[in-house]
Amino acid sequence: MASSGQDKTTADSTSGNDEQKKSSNIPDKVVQELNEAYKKHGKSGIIESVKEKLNEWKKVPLNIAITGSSGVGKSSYINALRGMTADDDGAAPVGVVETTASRTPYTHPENECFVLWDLPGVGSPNFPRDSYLEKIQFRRYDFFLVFSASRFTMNDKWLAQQIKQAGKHFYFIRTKIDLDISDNKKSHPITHSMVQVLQTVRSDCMTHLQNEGFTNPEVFIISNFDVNEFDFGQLSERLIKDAPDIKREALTLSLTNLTERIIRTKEKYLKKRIYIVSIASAAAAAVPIPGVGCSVDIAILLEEAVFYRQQLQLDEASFQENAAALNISVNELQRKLNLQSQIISFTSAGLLAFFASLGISNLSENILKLLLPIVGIVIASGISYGVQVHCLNKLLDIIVNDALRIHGEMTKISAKNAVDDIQTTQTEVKKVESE
Ligand SMILES: Nc1nc2c(ncn2[C@@H]2O[C@H](COP(=O)(O)OP(=O)(O)OP(=O)(O)O)[C@@H](O)[C@H]2O)c(=O)[nH]1
Ligand SMILES: [Mg+2]
Repeated sequence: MASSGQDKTTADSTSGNDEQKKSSNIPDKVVQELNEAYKKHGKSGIIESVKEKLNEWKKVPLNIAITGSSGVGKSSYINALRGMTADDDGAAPVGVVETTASRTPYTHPENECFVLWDLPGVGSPNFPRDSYLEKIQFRRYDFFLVFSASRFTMNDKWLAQQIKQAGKHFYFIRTKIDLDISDNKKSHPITHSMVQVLQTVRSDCMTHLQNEGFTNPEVFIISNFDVNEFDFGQLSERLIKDAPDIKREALTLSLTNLTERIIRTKEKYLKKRIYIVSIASAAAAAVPIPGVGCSVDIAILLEEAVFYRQQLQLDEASFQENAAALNISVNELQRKLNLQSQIISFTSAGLLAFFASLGISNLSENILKLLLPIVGIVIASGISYGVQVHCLNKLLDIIVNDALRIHGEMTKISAKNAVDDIQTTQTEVKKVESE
């Protein structure tokens, strides 16, 4: 294999350049921009430009209005979505009396342009309906989430109508389902059925919204105290699906409550980044991969690897949280699932060792032929580019696979808890019947 890339600046022909663009999967516009950056500032120009591209998703503003009556759990939802409780620093204040008094933006910890607007409750003496829309600056939002708890109210109906008239999208979120279930259990100890409660609540919300002229209303039933249950995950998925194209990537990468579909969507966006990251790393080509004979910029690759791990919640802190949620120790979780990403050391040396272990010398011709889409950079960097695309893909596959396995385990445990719940109820019923 070729030795590490030095900048010999061998000019490529135009047809060669076309071939390069085809094999890189990078949009033409980006290739053009990178080529211009290289012409103007050499390798450092490419590296800067790539870094900017990788962080572009953080700059797309997405304004989400969190609205509804007072006390229905709007602020609690924002905290739950951000992976916080009301006691954490910077969390939205939550209270047993009217709490949110002015529109307050909460930025996502991983994306400052992903803004959740915590709005005061509509229809309270402080925020009557006739001045509410003006006070919350109604026109500023991309999406509306209308929150409701307990019964469907006149405020819910009014808000839905206003949003419809403005031609904006809204989702109806029914919170505090945990309370409805436990209350129903207390009032109907013999006939209680969680499924039945969920069905009744859902169909009640749907009927009210249909009566207001919404043919296909979207209703999500959630508990802010349990983001892995009910429709919390589906709601996050739905927001992504409906986000305008340009905002979808930003929204996806900002989400922290993983479902299988969110993991797969994150994978799609992270894969797209691989080609761009590899350009910067191949252009810099500073450190050789042991035993492979091609060089990379390990700092750029490590930053990206750490980003994958954090995006799919396999970093140390998230892994500990996952183990705690499953009620087992970190070691037990690792023993049980044998997660490959936990064996890799996320340091420069660890990552180089992982890449070297992939048996790169046996790579197929196709990968080695993957050409660096920058006119004027040496062939050796081109080989390094193909190798890096391959290595990052392998690393991402491992991380995605591990995230799916943890998610599968979480789902299994939730299902088991639900079955245990039913069994306990049945035992209680038998006990009551035999008395
Ligand atoms: N059981 C249960 N309680 C919840 C849930 N969501 C919120 N709460 C509780 O409901 C109360 C009100 O929650 P907030 O999040 O402050 O409600 P809000 O809609 O922001 O209220 P305002 O700011 O007054 O408009 C608090 O005591 C929360 O702990 C939920 O899903 N389940
Ligand atoms: Mg509030």
